Amino acid sequence: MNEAIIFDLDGVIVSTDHYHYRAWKEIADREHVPFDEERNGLLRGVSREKSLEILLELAPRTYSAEEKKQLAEEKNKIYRQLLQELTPADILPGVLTWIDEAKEKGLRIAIGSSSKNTDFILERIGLSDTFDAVVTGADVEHSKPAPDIFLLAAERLGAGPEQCWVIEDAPAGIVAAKAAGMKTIGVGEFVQNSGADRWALTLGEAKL
Ligand code: G16
Ligand code: MG
Repeated sequence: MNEAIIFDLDGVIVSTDHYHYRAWKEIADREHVPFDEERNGLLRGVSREKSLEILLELAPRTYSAEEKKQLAEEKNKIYRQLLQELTPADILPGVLTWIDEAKEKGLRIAIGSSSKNTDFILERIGLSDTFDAVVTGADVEHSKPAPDIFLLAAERLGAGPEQCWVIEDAPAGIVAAKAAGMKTIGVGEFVQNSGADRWALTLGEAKL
């Protein structure tokens, strides 16, 4: 079988970073936790629950499991509201060309995202019916940097890990793909030194 491509969602297909930031910032300010764009970078690619743990490392007090659950829910509510602003025009440069070329070559394509909002995001940007498989943080117990999301995507594509290329913008995603035994293409400044097999600043400049 031909090779397969597994695309990360946030940061590769569409840039939702700033929406995540705005939503977490609202929670952080209210809880008097120092939080800025730089700390937001630490949350890239990891699950919502893990993101909250990282954010609360600088909190002036401790939180119960119930309080954390509520904070994560509130963040998601704010985030989902902001996602309403997304349109197909937000698809990142190079993405549609990659998808078209993969289809022309008969390669199977999947989404492998930590985000439990994946279906909503794909709907907003008009790519709901584009991929052969979509695997998200809702489908697995362990999110990135664990390999589970990518392994399940490969399984659903009917591909072996060694046939899969993973395209990722986050260090946690590169670690996850390597742990899955897959080849990696790092995209963007945050994975320039993450040990990806190939790297480019944008997907438009990346080559398979
Ligand atoms: C994305 C983002 C992360 C976010 C995670 C969970 O992962 O990069 O910052 O924390 O999803 O998102 P949600 O709160 O929507 O479930 P990916 O893997 O698509 O880059
Ligand atoms: Mg990402």
